[in-house]
Amino acid sequence: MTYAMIGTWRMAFEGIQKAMADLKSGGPSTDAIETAIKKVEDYPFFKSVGYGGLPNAQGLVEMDAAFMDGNTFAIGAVAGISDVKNPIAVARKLSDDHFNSFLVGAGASQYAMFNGFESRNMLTERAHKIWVKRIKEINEKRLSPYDGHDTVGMVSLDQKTGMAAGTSTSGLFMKKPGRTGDSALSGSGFYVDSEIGGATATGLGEDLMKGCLSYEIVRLMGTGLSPQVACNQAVYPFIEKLKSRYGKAGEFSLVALNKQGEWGVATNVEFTFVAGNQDAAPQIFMANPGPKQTTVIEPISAEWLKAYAKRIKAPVE
Ligand code: SD4
Repeated sequence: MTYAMIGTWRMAFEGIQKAMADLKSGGPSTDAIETAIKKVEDYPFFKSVGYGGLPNAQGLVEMDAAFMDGNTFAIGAVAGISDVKNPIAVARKLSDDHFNSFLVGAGASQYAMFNGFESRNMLTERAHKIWVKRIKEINEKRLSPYDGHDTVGMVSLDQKTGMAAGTSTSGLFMKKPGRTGDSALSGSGFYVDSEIGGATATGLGEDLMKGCLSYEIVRLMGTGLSPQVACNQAVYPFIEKLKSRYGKAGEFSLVALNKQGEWGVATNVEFTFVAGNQDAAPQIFMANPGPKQTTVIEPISAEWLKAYAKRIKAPVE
């Protein structure tokens, strides 16, 4: 029986490994998303998701997350939530409601508290140190504050052909209080329809939202295109359009999975992702933009993984 999962960035690996074992034994795609994303949220060394996520310009960790069930189209989302251990779990719970299923700011945090979700101060000492250091660098070197931001986004397929999608992020580093990006927004940060497939995004939310690219990829897969061709056709022409009409385009990386368990990727920067299905254990890949609006994908090298492991735990001077 077919089952599969795909997720953005190397950080998705351990969560996808865990969730794919559940999919293998017949678990639903919805649980797989929550299990896998929680694992990313709980790991303190990932600087852009959950515990250990970097704070906003005022030093507060504000997180965005969303959950979508591709069987029913039910969506739950939170934006600017704080002091909650697992925003993805809150988003999933909200997807049970027909009304009030997308909550922001204090309302989202209060909802989590009143509904018994575990609260936690999400600012680690390490994230705080990085924040202080970054402010100093920005002031001294007159750098753009908006660097280094990675969302985890995932799409899953279970043996009963159910599909689900989810995202979780602490958003753009040094964002203004109240700023939200694409990750909690249906059609931009994620979209899934179990009869076709799903897609999810990471990159500069302000620009990703201009193209509603997760929806566009799913729509194109629905016309019969493979996930890879759908990703190429949705993402690269839009980046060109944005450059010519808006004058610039930020970072874009999108991944997609169809109901057959096939996957695709498009990106305008070096981008790692994780994918696996019933025939292939989850694996980390590296994607880069290729010639003529294509994507070059290769297995990650052992050297890259070694350097990454060192980098994420390196002491903050
Ligand atoms: C946002 N898309 O808040 C997120 C951040 C991100 O890679 O994914 N960065 O705009």
